[in-house]
Amino acid sequence: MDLAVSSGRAVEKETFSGKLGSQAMIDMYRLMYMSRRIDDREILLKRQNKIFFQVSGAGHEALQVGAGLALRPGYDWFLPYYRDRALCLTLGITPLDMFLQAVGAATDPQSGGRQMPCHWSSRALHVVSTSSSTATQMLHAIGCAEAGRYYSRHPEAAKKAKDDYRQFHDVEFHGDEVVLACIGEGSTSEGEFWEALNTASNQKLPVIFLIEDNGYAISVPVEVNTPGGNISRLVANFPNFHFQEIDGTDVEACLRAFQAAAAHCRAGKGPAFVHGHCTRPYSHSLSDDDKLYRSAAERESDALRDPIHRMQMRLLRENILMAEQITALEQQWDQEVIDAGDAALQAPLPAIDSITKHVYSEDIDVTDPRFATEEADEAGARPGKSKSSQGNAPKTMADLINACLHDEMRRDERIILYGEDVADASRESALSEVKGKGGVFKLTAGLQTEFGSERVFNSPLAEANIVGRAVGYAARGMKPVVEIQFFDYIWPAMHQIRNEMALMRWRSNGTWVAPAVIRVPIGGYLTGGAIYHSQSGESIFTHIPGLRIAMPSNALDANGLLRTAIRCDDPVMFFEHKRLYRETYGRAPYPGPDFAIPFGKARTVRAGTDITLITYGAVVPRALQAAQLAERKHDISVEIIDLRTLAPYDWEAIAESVRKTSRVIVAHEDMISRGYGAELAARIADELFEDLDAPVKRVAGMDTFVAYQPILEDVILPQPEKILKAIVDLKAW
Ligand SMILES: Cc1ncc(C[n+]2csc(CCOP(=O)(O)OP(=O)(O)O)c2C)c(N)n1
Ligand SMILES: [Mg+2]
Repeated sequence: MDLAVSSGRAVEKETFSGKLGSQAMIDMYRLMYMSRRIDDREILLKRQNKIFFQVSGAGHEALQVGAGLALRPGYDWFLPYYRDRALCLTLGITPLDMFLQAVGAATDPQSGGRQMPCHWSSRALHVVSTSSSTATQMLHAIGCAEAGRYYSRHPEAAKKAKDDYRQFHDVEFHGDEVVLACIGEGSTSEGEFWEALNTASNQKLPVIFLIEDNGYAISVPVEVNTPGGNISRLVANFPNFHFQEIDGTDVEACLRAFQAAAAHCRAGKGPAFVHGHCTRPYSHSLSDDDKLYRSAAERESDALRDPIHRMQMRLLRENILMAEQITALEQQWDQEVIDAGDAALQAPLPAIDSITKHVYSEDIDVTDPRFATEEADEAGARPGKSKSSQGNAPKTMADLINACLHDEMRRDERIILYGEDVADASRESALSEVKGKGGVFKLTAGLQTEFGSERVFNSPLAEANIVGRAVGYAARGMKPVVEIQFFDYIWPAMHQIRNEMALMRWRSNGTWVAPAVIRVPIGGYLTGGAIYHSQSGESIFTHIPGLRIAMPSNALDANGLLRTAIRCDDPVMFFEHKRLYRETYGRAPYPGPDFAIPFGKARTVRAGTDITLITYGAVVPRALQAAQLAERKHDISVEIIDLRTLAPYDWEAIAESVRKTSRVIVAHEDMISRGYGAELAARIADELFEDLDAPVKRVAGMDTFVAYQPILEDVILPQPEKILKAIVDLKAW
């Protein structure tokens, strides 16, 4: 027999044509064995302190090789988790790639030394960057599948276009592509798993859910996570699914299951659910010891089902290989693994000055003057210079946000918009007789009617679902512009925002990106909004590297900044103060479909010489009132700077003004302690100390939540009188 080892993918031709041949069996064994031996080598290197973490795929090899061989790398899409070494090896991530990540090399193609080993990524193979968070990837898989379907139905959208993010995204799609989403049985307790099932089922998406059931989540056995101990039983009533529960240690059974699952998905019948029972012989990770919580008998019975051992036995039993031949092959493969590990240990380490690379887009800078159409278009557009005499009446912030969304969706077919209640009517048949909802604040009114239900639709009532899907969409070059209905309810999405969306570019060393726009109505001053409809909290988000954050105070800024948010290539949190949506303050005529404002460029709302007042959002009109009173009653000249964007923010504008006035107040609505103003005050004290004649003062909300009763709300949030008092006190200092 010829013992030459073909590439793993060579097995594909044979497996699709019925009975597995000998070479196919050997190839499968090779992938399984190599995966195990890479684990073993990493464990050794960890013990020698040459790598810094180890998590193995041991016991899962048959399941993963079966999945990998049934699907097509670079054609289908893959959302693996940390256990998926054998899957990734089968898809084409090499042993060297794996060791390069383990040693944290500069040349680690998956993360450039930023992620732990087994955090997979390959653009060529369509392996989307993996995080350590359990279950987040399930929603990315949904977005990926939706994007593929969208491109198939709207191929025009895949074309590159200059002047925005699209020029940097190569879009690939296939009408019959499948998305594989892998997860451990313990992690099926996460809400995101169920949120993913929900959308996959509802939309009949071609997603294969692979549940790798090794019976434990670290030390927690399956029956603690899963009522009844079997996830297949729990999900059995989800419509449109193809279900299969298999022995995940039998590679042929696994291969057949995934072939059937893929056929179901490719035929457009809906998603598939493959639940494989496998083993976990090496504890959870090298930081865990399962002898602390598993009985000896249990560990022994697991060992009897070891997939590597089973496969060896089969090769012998079916006379595919003799014992000596197996030994010879294994020695050869061992050497390959050792060589790959040795090569990785020689690889260059990342340069210190590369640390901040890929936090944000290197291609499109949101502060770029290309977004500064403001000056050109502004003449007459600011309040007080209304173009209304020319038939362009001042519009509210709500109007101009809606107008920007209409304009941008007309311009760019890759934009899709979804969220809770954002559609005009999910039941399209009603649209001929109803006006339509278009958002609880009506900001998205008319968009579904103009652009159709494939581009504008209601999401389930699940915030992680909204953002997690957006990460998947954006990874494939789409531009999701999603809405979180109220800032107060953004928290279920926080995990996706902080650990996924914001991190995607950095953790994959620039290979993957997630430039979605999240519009969020925020803030109080509502008279009755109470705790759960009045929260601020922008500093929680400005503390996250990778995010861009806007918080406009008027209609024109909202329009221009939203356009920049959509056309740039970074994830953007777009905080819209709901009190300002329909204010008289800050209305402006429609500035046209290309009006944009760069981020990081403050606006001087009012020039002054005595005090600099830095603010943003709904405090801007309140600060203006205070400044006018200060001028009239106390002869104090206050310069007001509206930051407009909080990340990045305009330090030059702040410094220039403070150098002129030598006195500064930072005012914002959010709680004073550890708020956004604390950062500005600290930096001003640090870098402009010589220019100051008085301490930096802050005026902000009380350290509490916003109460329902208006007399309480009035005290809790900063009012013009409080700002005026700070102005007068500071001038006297
Ligand atoms: C959201 C989140 N919570 C907790 C952890 C810590 N953690 C990592 S793996 C793991 C257990 C996962 O078990 P399971 O899903 O069964 O996968 P397995 O490791 O057994 O393959 C836990 C709790 C995490 N990484 N992410
Ligand atoms: Mg498990």
